[in-house]
Amino acid sequence: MKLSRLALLPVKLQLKQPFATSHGNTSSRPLTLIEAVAENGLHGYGELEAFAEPTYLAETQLTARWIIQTQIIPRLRGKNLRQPQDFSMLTADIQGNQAAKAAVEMAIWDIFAQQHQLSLAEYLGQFISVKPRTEIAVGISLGAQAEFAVQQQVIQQALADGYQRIKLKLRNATELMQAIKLLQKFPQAKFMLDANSCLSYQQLPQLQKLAALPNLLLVEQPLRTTDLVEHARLQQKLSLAICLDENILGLDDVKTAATLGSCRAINLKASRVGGFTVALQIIKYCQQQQLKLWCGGMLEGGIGRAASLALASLPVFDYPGDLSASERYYQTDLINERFILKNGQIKLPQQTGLGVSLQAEYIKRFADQPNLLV
Ligand code: OSB
Ligand code: MG
Repeated sequence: MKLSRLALLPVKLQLKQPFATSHGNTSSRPLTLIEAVAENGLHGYGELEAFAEPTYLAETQLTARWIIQTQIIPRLRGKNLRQPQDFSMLTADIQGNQAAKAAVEMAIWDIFAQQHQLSLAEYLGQFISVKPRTEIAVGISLGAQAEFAVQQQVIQQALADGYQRIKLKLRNATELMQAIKLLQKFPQAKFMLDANSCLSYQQLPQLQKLAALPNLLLVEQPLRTTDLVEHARLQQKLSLAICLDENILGLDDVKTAATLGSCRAINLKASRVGGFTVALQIIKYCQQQQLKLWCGGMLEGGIGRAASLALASLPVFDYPGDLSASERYYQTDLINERFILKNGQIKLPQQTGLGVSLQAEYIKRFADQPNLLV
């Protein structure tokens, strides 16, 4: 497969409600859409999931776009790809910049899946010999709330909507204590806590208290990003599973974490690890190591969420993913289709490739963007 066109389109989506984490409040989501056209005429789309600021990932929309333009595109020019994994080989000498790689790779996987007349989910599944589920169990990641009563209400609504698992964001140790009380109010629900690095080893006693709650599955990224040693020290003392997110930027990080004993679970996001090729390697490794694995989210737009859903549909995950219904995210989304929650599940699109279509407005705007491959 040879690409004849690659174009970028920066966009900004407005969240229906601001999303509060230890990194601050997010109310709008900048994204860059990638359009790839193959010589055979097939169109593929990708979505760049870096944020405006380098607080969750080191990359930003701006740095990642620059890497795509000056590093990734020159390596693709004139190249013939036999399979999507070839993209990883062509860009293997670029250090880091996982979100930049994943964005372009997504569009290439979309094209290859279409060429094989398969949904992206079916196509991904072939590489690890599994068949995707058609309905995917999902959870919701709820932004932090200062008020106990408000958070209690938000949780109640999410459970009424049918979400199979609730993740609460924490901003500090005080909210950790609040979480203990909140979880006690919903003994039948399943919870995760995501600290986004806002805790320290000092919170071991509180975390031990949480470990006693039967409705808590894990605590995500409690400590400083990159400190796998301190996570290992904490995990050793804790019966509660630690799950790593920000710390894991590739297969080698999973190996290091497994070897040190830094966690018992991994939050997998293809965009954080450089794309699906690496994500599939991580799936295989976690199965060998008996590390729990589940699929996270990054407030993706419709294109990115379709890609994450394809990954989450593979029957290899231990918990419902952070992939909520379209209704929960943006005032207007990028795609014509809506992901609807029914019985706590979202239906996988059945069409080939990503299985969703970009709204006419964006197709039109892409037509005005230059072809960066020429
Ligand atoms: O830490 O998992 C995270 C969103 C953006 C960046 C990081 C994270 C998140 C979420 C939301 O938790 C998941 C989603 O609904 O997309
Ligand atoms: Mg997280």
